[in-house]
Amino acid sequence: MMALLPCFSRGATVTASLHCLSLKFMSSSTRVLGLTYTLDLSATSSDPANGELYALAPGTSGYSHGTFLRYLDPTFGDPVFLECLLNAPLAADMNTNGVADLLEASQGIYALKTTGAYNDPLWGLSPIRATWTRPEGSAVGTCKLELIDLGLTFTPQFQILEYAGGLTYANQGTNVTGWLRVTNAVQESSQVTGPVKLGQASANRLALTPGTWTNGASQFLTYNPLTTLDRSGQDYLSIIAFDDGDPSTDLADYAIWYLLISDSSDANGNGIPDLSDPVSAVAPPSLSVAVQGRLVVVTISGTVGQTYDVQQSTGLAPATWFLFKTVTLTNALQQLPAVAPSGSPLFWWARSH
Ligand SMILES: [Ca+2]
Ligand SMILES: [Ca+2]
Ligand SMILES: [Ca+2]
Repeated sequence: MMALLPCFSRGATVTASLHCLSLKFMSSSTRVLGLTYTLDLSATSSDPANGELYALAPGTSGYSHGTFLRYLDPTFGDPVFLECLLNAPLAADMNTNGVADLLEASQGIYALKTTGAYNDPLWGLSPIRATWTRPEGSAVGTCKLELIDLGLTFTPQFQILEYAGGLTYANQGTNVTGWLRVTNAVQESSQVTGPVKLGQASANRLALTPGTWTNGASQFLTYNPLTTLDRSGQDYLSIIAFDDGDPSTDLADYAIWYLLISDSSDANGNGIPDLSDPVSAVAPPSLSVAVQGRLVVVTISGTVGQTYDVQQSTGLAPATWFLFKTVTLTNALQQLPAVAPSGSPLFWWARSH
């Protein structure tokens, strides 16, 4: 006898992280001939400066990032805001997860050089040379900014905004529902938590539903996906936009982030992580029986890595069934020898564990 009971749902915890494409620059100053010049970065051309070097939409300017340089010359009374475009060193991705290593504390960057330009009201477009360094394991680095036409060099610190943790999920059919819990790389008390809904568009693509998460200060972070979660190996990467990624400032800022989800589990060994492997890919078990002398060989077929209970009985009454064997398949077909009692029919059935 055979019984086919498909596995309807699975669940697990996978790693998840958020990486802001904006960088947060600290105030810096430099002294030349006894005068102190001050430089801040800001998303807008008015105070207070929020420190943001923000990501630009690809292909819009030839530069990856933009900001306003809040430049204070002590011989002027007030600061001026200089519109600035600057490339961030995004090409390095030594751990090949699709997130620029610049934005990951676990990866270091050393003396990477980029260029930029700012619009000086007197001199027009003026070049910038930048040199970026951030040690592995640190969320804080330095960016030497040479404002060539002004003859000034500033070396502000910058901070990456990163949260890492996990996504606990279960899937029903092609719908994945889960709960995200990630912690700030610098400040452990700062967490982002909230629901995640994904649709399995294909084995290589998950669609994230817009939603709202909560930060450690119980402030809401409303997000919208800008791209689908696309798979490369065990990594799924999406770009999301928060209405306001830093609720501690009035400005809607630090909005664009990577969402990276990594799933190393692959229960059926088909190369597709469980997170996007359609549940239907978990084959229901089937049984066949062959008699070899006094031996009965039960052959079970199913999903490699899946555990099945095989039950046996000499009759069909419910009370007569007992667990013959629990088996986790290491091959798609696996044989389970048994000794057959003489003169009695035998029945088996199997179900996913
Ligand atoms: Ca990387
Ligand atoms: Ca804000
Ligand atoms: Ca799989």
